[in-house]
This record gives sequence, C-alpha cells and structure tokens, in this order.
Amino acid sequence: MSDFNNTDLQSHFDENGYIAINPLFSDNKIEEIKIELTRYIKEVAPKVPDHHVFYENKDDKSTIKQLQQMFTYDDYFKDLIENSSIREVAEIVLREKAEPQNLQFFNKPPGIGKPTPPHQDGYYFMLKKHNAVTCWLALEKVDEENGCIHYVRGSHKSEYRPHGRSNVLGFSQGITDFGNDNDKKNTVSFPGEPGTFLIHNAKTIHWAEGNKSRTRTRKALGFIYYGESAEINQEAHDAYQEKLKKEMKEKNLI
Ligand SMILES: O=C(O)CCC(=O)C(=O)O
Repeated sequence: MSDFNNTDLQSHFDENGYIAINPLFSDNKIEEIKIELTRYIKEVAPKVPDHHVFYENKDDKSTIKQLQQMFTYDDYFKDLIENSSIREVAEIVLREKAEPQNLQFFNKPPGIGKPTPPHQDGYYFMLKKHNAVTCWLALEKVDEENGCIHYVRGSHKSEYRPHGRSNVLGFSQGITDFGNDNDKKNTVSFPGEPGTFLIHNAKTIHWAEGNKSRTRTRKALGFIYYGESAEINQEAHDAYQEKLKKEMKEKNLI
C-alpha cells in the first residue's frame, strides 16, 4: 500500500495518544465484514467456549455483547487482523512489527447495552513495556445516543491510574478516580459513520456511554496488537484470565 503519511500519523498518535481515520474502509468493505460477522454469529459462535461469547442477558441469545478471540476461530477474521490496512496503521504507530493478540466484537444492544467504564487497556495486558495498541472499527453509525468512544487526550503520557473491579462483563476493571478536571477538559468524543477507525495507545484512557437508543445497536470490532518486542508477564496474565473465567462462571454471567 499505502496512502498514509507515516510522519503525520506518528506525530498525532504520539501527541494525543490516538488517531481517528474517518473512514478507513469503504461502505462495501464494511458490508462484507457485517455479512461475515452474521455468519460467524450463526455458525461459529455456538461452537466457541463460553468464556469467549458474552451476552447482556445470557438467556437471550439476541443480546450478544462481545465475542473474543474471533481470529483464532475463523479464517476470515484471521485474514482481517493479519493482512489488512488495520495492521499497517498499527505498525506505523508502533514503529515495529505488530503481533495480533485479540479480535473482538463489541455490541451494545438497544436500551440494555451497558456503559464501557473508563479504563486503560495496558492495565489488563500486563506488559513489561507498553508498546501495544488497540484499534476500533465502527460497523454502523455511532454517536452519543448509542455509545460512541471517548478518549482523554494526552492521558497516555501519565502513569496508570488506579483501577478496580467494574462489574461490567467484558470490562473487568475501571478507573476508580476518573472524572477530575483534567479528564473532563481533555475528553474528546468520536461519533462517526460506518467505517470510522480509531487506534489508541495502551495507556490512553477511553470509555463509552451505554446505548440509550431503543432501536439501534452499536456494533464495532476491536483489534489488539502488541509490538514484536513486547514482553508479556505471562504468568500474571494467565493467572488473571483464569481468575476472571472462574468468577464469571460463579456469577453465572457466562
Ligand atoms: O466498544 C467499546 O465500547 C469499548 C472498546 C474498548 O474498550 C477497547 O477497544 O479497548
């Protein structure tokens, strides 16, 4: 490829902790992804382990809220995370090879889709360095009503904020002291059309409202990449994942 101006992308990313490309993908590509997603939900998700398929209401299969690790279960999504311009942008801002870690579906079903608590992804990643990014692709129109993403500009330049259990399935931790003057002053919201693409630093604070619409969903895909030089604290990471799985089962959430 590419049409990207790498220097501009890097300086914007380094300064703000995120970039928005509006849109990264054409309407046709988004339609194709949505068709593949529908196929995945119908044919693949029923065979995926419980801890990788979350519902707002476990007894109502129409309330799917998150699908985890989609690229490990399906070739279409494997190709999307490995061979698309999404990875290209990740490598530009990371300035090294980007290794795919997760491909997630994030939905907020109408009326019941819960808020995404303010958090920093790196807090869960347990990396020794923080060279990791999350990309986010809107599959439909997103705005304040159905729960668009908000970033706190420049928040990647500070240390991690304290996190505590959030009680929101799929987002186990939220920042406990969120909402100070700096957070408010630097919050930027990202409404957009289908195909809107966001990428953020692992330390950038982000959050979203719940879905207040009675009729519209809020569908998006998330792509996590670590820089190839990232060192994972694997033991701590695996222990945390096991603990979460156990808790979700105990609470009958999955
Ligand atoms: O889609 C959302 O509401 C949250 C996404 C998110 O937190 C992420 O991609 O890291």
